[in-house]
Amino acid sequence: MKYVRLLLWVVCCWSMTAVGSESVSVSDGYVQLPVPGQTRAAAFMVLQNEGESLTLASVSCSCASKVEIHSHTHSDGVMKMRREDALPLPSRQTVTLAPGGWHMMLFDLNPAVRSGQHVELQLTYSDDSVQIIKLPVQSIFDGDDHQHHH
Ligand SMILES: [Cu+2]
Repeated sequence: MKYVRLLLWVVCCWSMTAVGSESVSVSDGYVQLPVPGQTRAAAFMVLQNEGESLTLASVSCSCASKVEIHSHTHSDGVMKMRREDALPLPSRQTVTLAPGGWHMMLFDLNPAVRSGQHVELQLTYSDDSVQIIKLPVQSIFDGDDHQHHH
């Protein structure tokens, strides 16, 4: 009986802490390792907002010194990354972060992070809700394994 009560308490309070960020679901996410000589990694994902309009206000990861929200713009044929204060998530819309567009930039990525591992990102929304997501780590060299024999 004691055990059941404890279990109920855990279920109840676990779901309570999840309230707020429940309207946004994250899928198809991954972290792209830096190219050799660089320390900046990028994170891409699809965010679907089933609730009221809000913004993704900040992102952090224990794997990086800081995480910034970036957009990509073309001007005069030049691709430029720009730091944004927030990522707008309009009500009932899907926002895709992909190479060449919006992305998250992870600065000074821990060099111990390898392809095939997972890292946790903490997303903080404008309604103060917090969401922890786990993303697989990929490398641009992942697909080359069968071509290069060392
Ligand atoms: Cu960037």
